[in-house]
Order: sequence, then C-alpha cells, then structure tokens
Amino acid sequence: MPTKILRIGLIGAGMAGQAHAFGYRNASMADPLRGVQVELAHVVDAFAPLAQDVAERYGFEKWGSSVDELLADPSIDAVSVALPNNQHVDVLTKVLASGKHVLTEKPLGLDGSQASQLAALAADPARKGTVDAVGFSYRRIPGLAALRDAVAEGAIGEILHFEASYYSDHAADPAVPFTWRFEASTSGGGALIDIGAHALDAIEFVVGPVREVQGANFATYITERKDATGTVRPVTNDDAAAVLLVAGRNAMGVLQTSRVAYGRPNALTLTVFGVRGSATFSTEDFNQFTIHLAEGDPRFDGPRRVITGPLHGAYSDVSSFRSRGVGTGYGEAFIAQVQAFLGCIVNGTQMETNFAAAAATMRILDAANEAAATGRAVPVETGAHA
Ligand code: SOE
Repeated sequence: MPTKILRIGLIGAGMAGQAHAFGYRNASMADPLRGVQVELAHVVDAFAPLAQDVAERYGFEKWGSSVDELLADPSIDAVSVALPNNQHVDVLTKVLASGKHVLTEKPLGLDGSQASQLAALAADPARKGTVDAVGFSYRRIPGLAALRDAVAEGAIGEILHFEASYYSDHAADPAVPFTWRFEASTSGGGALIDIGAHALDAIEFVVGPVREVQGANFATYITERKDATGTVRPVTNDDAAAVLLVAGRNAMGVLQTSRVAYGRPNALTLTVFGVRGSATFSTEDFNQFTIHLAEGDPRFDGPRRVITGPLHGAYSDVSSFRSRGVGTGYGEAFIAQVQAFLGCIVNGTQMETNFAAAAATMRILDAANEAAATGRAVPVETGAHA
C-alpha cells in the first residue's frame, strides 16, 4: 500500500518531455522512494496529437493542449516543463503561481534577466516548502558524478585548469530545416545556451562556480536554412562558441561547444587537471571515467579507467541490473533526475540545481555574450550553488 501518491503533469511532449516521462515511469525503483506511487496524470502539448501519442505510450490518464486546464487540477502535485526556450518564462510563471512543485528543462528562459525574474518568483514566501528545479541531467551520470566525488575528496588536489566541451552534429547538415532553435528571438542563443549550458553545469558541478568570463567567441557557419514551407530563413544564433573562463578557487578553463561537429553526435567531455593528478569524463565513454594519480608507480604511469557501478553515486537507484560493467545510459540520467526531484518533494528539501542556481548559469551566458561584444573580461556574480 503506497504511503504517498505523487501525481504528475507534463507540459511539452517533445523529446525532452518524453525523457521526463521516462524518468517518472521508472523513478520508483529508488530505495529512497519506497512507498511513493508516481501517477502520470496529464500531459499537454500545443500539438494535441503528440500529447495523445505520449499519453498512450507512457500511460498518462489525460492529454490535451491546455496548460491552464492542467494547472487548475488540484490533484496534480508536480509539473515537468519542456518547451521551446521562449515559452519557458510565461509558462513557468504560471506554474510557479499554481503552487505546484516544478522541474523544468534548461534553459531558464532566454537570458539572465528572465532567469532572475523566475528565480525571484520561485523564492516567493508563498512557495515555501515547494520545489523548483532545473534539469541538468548530465550531472546525474554515474561517471561524471563519480569524477566529481573524487575531486571533492581531494583525490587530485586543487584544480589548476580544465577544459569542457559539448559537441553535437544535429545541425551539421545545411539541409537540416530551420526551426525555433536557429532564431535568436525564440532560442536566446544557439549551441552555447542549448548544449553549452550542460558543459557549463558540468564545470560548476566539478570545479565550482564560474567567477569570470575572460573572453568569448561565437560563430555561425550555416547562415541560412529552409523552413518546413521551403522558405529560406536567416540563422541568427551561434553554431559554435568558445569561452575562456575562471571557475572554482581560481582555475582557468576553456569551454567549447558546437552543433555542427561532424563525427561527434552527442559528446559532453570534461577534463580537470589538479596538483596531484587529472581526471576525464566523456559521454562517449558513458559508463566510465579516467583518473591519473600523480603518486602512482612511475613504471605504470598513466590514467586509470574506472568502470562505474554500484559503488558510484547515481547508479544503483536507476539500474535494474545492479552490477559493475552493466552500465546505464542517457535515459537513466533522467530517472536519476526525477528521483532527486521527487525525493526533494517527499523530504521537503531543494535540488542543488534550483532556479537560483540556474539563474546564475544563465548570467554566465550573458557574460559570454558581453565579453564577445566588448572584448573585455566580465565578472560573474556566483549563484546559490550547493
Ligand atoms: C538538442 O541540442 C538537445 O536536445 C538539447 O536541447 C538537450 O539539452 C541535450 O541533452 C540533447 O540535445
């Protein structure tokens, strides 16, 4: 007999929304959620047939296209939001006002101003006891979480410098049609806000808050694309970006991101260099990370490959086969993310990636835009990072 029932609404039934639904469908595997029954109550999407398809495939009780109708349902405890970037501020403002717990996909709006506006609404005393979270699912991957734990325990000492990248090839073909992702007014930015944001979060997760953007460069290589009607549209945001930044105590680093990176379909990579070693995680070697400890026997010098498993965080609760070498994938990171979100609801705590922290990440993106425009370094006000 469940001790607690949590009823879920989903706003946005596209790829990211379905990843959230996958997370909710599987979240109850987690020991910390024993006794919690997750019910998929209602999914809405502007394209109602998609909402219906997702409702049928994932098992939502209701489907439709009205956000207001979903938010008016008092039986719904928590809402996931996964919409085009320009829709987040209006919809999230409504969700916050509804008093429901919320887990939204990144980015938190189109820019730092919208993110700060949403963070202020989330901090309203009327929302005391409710959870506001932003989905940075990559930090839930066992290999990256284990690398972070090793750094936090001082395994490689203070971090001196780092490099982070997120490469994708989803827009490398000029024939890829124009969508909202290629228009600055609906996306807030291109590769840097879309996938570079995950690399930024990985930097802040492992190295610490970004304190300054020392320089940035953006590039658009495919300057126009045809939309679904065959109309040629100008691309008004970045295909690729490179950012020079300082994070943590005083670590220097470079972040590179590209959505036109042939041969790298979906690759988030972080390497950190410390005073006593170095470590690397890449989604291209999803279930492992490498670490080099300087004190090792010089005859056997070189990075050690660590295969993640039940000894590493964010593994056991999401893996239905809990043994080393079996591995987890992109979907399980969403299970872990939903488990963390539902756990905060049950325990009355907040996610480390709350709206305040996500607003700080958005301020880094603003600083990168300013640094690129002015050629000058831009300090960043660090956020409420746990
Ligand atoms: C498209 O680039 C996208 O769906 C991103 O928006 C997601 O955040 C990333 O996880 C996968 O690629």
